[in-house]
Amino acid sequence: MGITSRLPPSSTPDNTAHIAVLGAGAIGQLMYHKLSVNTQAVQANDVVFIGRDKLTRQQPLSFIDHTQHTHESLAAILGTDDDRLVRIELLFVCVKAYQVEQALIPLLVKLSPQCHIVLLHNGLGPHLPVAAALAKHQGQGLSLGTTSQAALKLSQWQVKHSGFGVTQLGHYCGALISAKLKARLTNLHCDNQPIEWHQPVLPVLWQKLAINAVINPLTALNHCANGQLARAEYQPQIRAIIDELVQVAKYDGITLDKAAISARVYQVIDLTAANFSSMYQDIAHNRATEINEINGYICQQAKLDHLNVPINQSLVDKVLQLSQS
Ligand code: KPL
Repeated sequence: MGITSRLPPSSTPDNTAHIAVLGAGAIGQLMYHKLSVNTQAVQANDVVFIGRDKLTRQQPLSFIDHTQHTHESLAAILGTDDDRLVRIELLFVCVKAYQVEQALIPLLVKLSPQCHIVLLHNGLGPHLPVAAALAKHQGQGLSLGTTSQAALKLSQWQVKHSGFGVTQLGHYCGALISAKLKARLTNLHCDNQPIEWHQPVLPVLWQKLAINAVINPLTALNHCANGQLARAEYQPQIRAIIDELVQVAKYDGITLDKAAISARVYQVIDLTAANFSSMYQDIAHNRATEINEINGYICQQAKLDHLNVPINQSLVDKVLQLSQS
């Protein structure tokens, strides 16, 4: 159980490839640990967090891997004004979907124009203002992704890797990710936790959107674990959510196979049967939900295309009502 400290002081000459994670939720900490564990042998001191305020500090962390082995480490959390932000070559944005714009856009001017940004969150939508901001200012390259790896936050800085899954990534706009950084990420690939690159990436993200658009609001509204949605009584609603989503995606130029999407949704319901969705948990803990970036994104795109999506709209309304009650 070695303790490691990351990122040299700003005065130190430095040629390493730095990776930063913005957002220290369960997935942000999981990404941090996977990137750090993977690189310690090759190249120490190059994975950091970016904090929410100006304070740069060190933070003890604890990570329980899938073999139940505990790794203790000391992470650098860079303040939002730290001049070392300019050294970051790859930034993983793992904040909640509704926090992306506010957390990321003010940072763009502090990052190097060569830094590549990856958004990794549930839902869709934040990529649009981020891409517009990039086009206007620094022009960093942007990739989008989704992961079905699962992690559980046991306390603020203690995370357990609780389920294997695939991480799917793909280029969205600006400069492509460099071959060196892509190789670093691809190195994370190991049994049961592949990294896949998809071009174009949007169809993959719409498929994940379908999974979240079904499971998240239905479990939150019906106070149930994911597996309950396999019951026959939910079938008409699930079919209607998917029908509307597939229609909107088509108007957005994304052709989805309805049968394949439905099969995948039921597969995830089965694979995560005992889990409580993130939206269920957000409601249970009185936190904001990602409904606006999940079913709300479907409604927003439908409106642009003059389509009606009554089921998705009613789910948005009911979840917003529930979170205000
Ligand atoms: O991503 C999820 C979430 O809870 O947000 C699913 C796939 C629905 C698993 O619970």
